[in-house]
Amino acid sequence: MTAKEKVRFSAAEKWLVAGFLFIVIGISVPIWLAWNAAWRESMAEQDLQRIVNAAERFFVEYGYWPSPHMGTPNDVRYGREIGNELVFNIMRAIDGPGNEGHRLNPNRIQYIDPPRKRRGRSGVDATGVYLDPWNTPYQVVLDTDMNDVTTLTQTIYPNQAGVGVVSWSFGPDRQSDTSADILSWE
Ligand SMILES: [Ca+2]
Repeated sequence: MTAKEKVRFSAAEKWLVAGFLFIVIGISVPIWLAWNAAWRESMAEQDLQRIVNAAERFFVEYGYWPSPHMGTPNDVRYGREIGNELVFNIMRAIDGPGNEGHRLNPNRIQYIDPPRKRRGRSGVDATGVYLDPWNTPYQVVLDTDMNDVTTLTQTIYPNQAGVGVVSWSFGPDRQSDTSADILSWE
């Protein structure tokens, strides 16, 4: 018997190894996918609490919500027709759209500091839009008419009395008003 023949595996042994690997991959891939999905959802939940908390601290400091639309007759929703960067530029103390020349956050206090957007994670893109882990902008509604009710439009969700800020993520299906949505108020 030569040295070369010693390390040769039989066809049955090769099938055994292939079958073993197949089982290991078959078990570990679904576990990893479930873990990754839960991890992203947890990230979005934490972001929503940070967003609400930041807006409330901003309100305590300035007496108005982080919006260039304060005093408009209806509450304004950001993240849909109107970009959420207007709100986040103010809360991030960025001199940019919504907060030109730091006009609405003159003390330049950083209320929230999201990371740069990366694949599979939440963060702000190059234009300042705050995206959830599934690449959809976080929705933010502020009580810009200051009547102590946050009015939610173009959505199934009811108005929120006694609340000045709400935020939500469309969730993994990237569609609003579905059971996959992640809400700051529930
Ligand atoms: Ca209102």
